[in-house]
Amino acid sequence: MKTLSTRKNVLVLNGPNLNMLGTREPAIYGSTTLADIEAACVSHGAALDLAVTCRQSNLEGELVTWIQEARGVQAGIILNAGAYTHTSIAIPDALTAAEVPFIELHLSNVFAREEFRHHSWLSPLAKGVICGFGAKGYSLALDAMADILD
Ligand code: DHK
Repeated sequence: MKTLSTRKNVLVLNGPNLNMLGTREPAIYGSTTLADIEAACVSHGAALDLAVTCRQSNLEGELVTWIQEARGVQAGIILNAGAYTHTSIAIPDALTAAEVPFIELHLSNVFAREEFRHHSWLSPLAKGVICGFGAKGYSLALDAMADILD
């Protein structure tokens, strides 16, 4: 176990409508709240010697600003960009500028859903993509990030 100050920082970033987890279409997104997911990320991260910070925004520009601020501060990003995955150019541009390795994450299996969810502007830049495992995907992503950063 490393001391707090030597732990690598990892940002868990959630985009639009993910603040509604728990009540939003539970058959698709599960019944775990975002607060529960974030608490689990912090404790699972600590077990992996990662210092996890969690943030959520419904605003594309705010997500862009946080990704920019991650440059030189965060060792990795786990990103569920919600619907911006399929529409945003600004978010992948920010990720390229920030030069922070990231894992793309979706709770649902986007490939088993509507066709417009099959395309992601993030996937070509991501270290990897995790989708379809619900809230458990966040701990899988942290495990993968720990390996990437090792
Ligand atoms: C979350 C969303 O809000 C959708 O817009 C994406 C993703 C899928 C998820 O599965 O976590 O299409």
